[in-house]
Amino acid sequence: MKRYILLAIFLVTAIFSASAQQSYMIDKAVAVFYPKDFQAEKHLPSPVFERELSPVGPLDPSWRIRPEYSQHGGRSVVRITIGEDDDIYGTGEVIGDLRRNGKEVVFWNSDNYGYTKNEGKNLYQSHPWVLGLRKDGSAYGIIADNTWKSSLKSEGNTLTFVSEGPAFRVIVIEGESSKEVLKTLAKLSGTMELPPMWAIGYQQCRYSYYPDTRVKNIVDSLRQERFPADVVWMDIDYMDSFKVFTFNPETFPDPQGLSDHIHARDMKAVYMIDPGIKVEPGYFVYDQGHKNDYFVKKPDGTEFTGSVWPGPCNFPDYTRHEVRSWWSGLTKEFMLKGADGLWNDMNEPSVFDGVDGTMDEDAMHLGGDGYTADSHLRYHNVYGMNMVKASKEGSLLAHPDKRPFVLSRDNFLGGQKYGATWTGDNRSSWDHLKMSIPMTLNLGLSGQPFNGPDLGGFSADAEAELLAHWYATGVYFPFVRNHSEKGTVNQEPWAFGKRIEDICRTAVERRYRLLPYIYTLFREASIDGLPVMRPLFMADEKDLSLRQEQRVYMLGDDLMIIPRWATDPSLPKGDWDIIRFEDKDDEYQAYVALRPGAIVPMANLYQSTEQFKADSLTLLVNPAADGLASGVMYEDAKDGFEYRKGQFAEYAFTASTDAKGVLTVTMKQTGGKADYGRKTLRIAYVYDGKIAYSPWTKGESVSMKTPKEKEFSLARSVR
Ligand code: NBV
Repeated sequence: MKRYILLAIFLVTAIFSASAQQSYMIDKAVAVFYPKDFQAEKHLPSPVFERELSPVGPLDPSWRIRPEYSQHGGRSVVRITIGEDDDIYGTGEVIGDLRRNGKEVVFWNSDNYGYTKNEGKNLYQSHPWVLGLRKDGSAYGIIADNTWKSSLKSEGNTLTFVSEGPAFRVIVIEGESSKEVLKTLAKLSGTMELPPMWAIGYQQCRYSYYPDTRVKNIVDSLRQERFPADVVWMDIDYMDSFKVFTFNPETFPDPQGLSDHIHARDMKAVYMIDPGIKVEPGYFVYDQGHKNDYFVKKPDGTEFTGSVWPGPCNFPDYTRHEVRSWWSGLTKEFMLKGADGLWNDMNEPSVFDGVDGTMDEDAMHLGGDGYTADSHLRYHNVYGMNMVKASKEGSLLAHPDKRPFVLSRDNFLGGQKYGATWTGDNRSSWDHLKMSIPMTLNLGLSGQPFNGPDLGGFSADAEAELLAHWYATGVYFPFVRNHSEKGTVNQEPWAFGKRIEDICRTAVERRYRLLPYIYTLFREASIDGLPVMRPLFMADEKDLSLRQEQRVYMLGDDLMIIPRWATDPSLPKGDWDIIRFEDKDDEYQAYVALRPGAIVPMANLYQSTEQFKADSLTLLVNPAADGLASGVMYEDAKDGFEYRKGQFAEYAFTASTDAKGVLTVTMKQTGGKADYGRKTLRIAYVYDGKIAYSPWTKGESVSMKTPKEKEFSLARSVR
């Protein structure tokens, strides 16, 4: 493997030592542009791509998006002219509007408490990537294949990337729609692996639940309150003096016992692991890292030391294969003590006393596997990505037959291959609730489908109304975890009394009932890379009125989520119908509208995914004008890798309505070798903001007489 990488670098170096700018097609709709004097050893292998890009022919002469290279003040500049009317999106984890025209992003991963530093231009991760959408619905994607500290500015019809590193290559994807471009991005950069089903359930966190009796108490409360939940999280206080891979002997004396308690209640335990290693001779992780010379160095060859939670720390050099293997081994041993998943925090890396809150730009990383030794300026943005990669491997070593779940604060374009993410230290405030929608959407439009904010807000005190609206709005996000900061008021769903708890529970129960649909979306995202949570413009890419809507969003293609606080939103054309989940409207729950022509499967309500079964399905149906509807569903063992050997089932639902108004839905297995037996089905006919149910029927098809003609107007009922 290593030999091939070196050979590839050699070839690319040889080709580009000629000084002319070069461009090639690497696929029929993908072009790569190299600057003259491209220094392959300063950029390759690219951490973004699954494999090195190989040319398949010369650049298509009609190619529209073409970068222009220049140098200014020792910086490498790429200017790209786009269409005057194009709308741009993506650019990763960003605050502010969904549409990125006229905005600036800094690609320098930063711990950004409250998103206030540097006007929020840079957050925890970098995605040097732009998704462009033309007026006619055709789309393009631009990758600046560059890990060095850099920025992107959009002004008028110009995009400008400026990098502190050497000139970099640019990859441009063309497609008939934004979805097509995102699928191509996923083919090149890889997809999220299918997570265990528990990772898409509801999760409860706080900085920090400790001692272990409090953790048990939280888990017990969730069950007593009949609040569906899957995961409880352990923040840094479980550790002994914040030393990673240790447990505090007084407050967490029996991690396995704690894990047994959690598992007995059908929940999982996720533990935080940070990169900073306390400098303390005698601490086994420090001793091993120091003895083997695994830490990042200063230019003078001594270890880089900076302060984090435990005090002065050294930092593993994750660019090195042997360091990642060491980390995976430590992770394995740790997980075997009772952790089901991992939470990598502070991995930008965040260094309290460091310049700009991180490691020195001239700190040295040794590389390997084709990566040359180079400065932190080059490797900073992939520090966390390499850490997550090692954590994921460690999880697989501990549990070879379980799907890893690693949540990382820091990552880079292409990092969806290794872990999920959350959007760091937001605030318990209305503006942060609102901005979490475009932020999550743009991460999804940058290749990372599995992400979400701290539900309820991390810093500052949550308030009753805010928390209720946050649940009602946020339970349809890909990642759903309530988390709050030390020193803030309690934020568990029951913290503000029964009325608020009931609203939160209703919202979470909706998510659990929709699990067959949501899990299917995760499965699809693991194959084609499309986001689970989608911008509204994807409902109709030619409808220009949807391009800036950032309060209403889509869960897959079939469900539209309209928060109750979104006044007068832009809505797609067509007979979308609001699903009436509950008998009584609490006036907080988002309107969830079903696409005309869609069938969405819902399960019965379970308290955790461990208990979840897809044997009785309620099929939400909104027939299109021709009386037809269709949908799909994926089912497997919820964890493990047997699905890779065909142990799964894919189903297709089809519905038609006859002349007498009788609607029949049929369910057929269309893929997979697993046989989960016959399902019990009922139709939930969605019309005029109401639902009419058929009787439960065991078998492949179910029918009902539809109640009446539809007279529904979505815009009217949302108002
Ligand atoms: O580990 C403590 C927190 C954590 O709860 C949060 O989610 C991270 O984003 N961590 C940051 C450290 C500093 C918090 C002020």
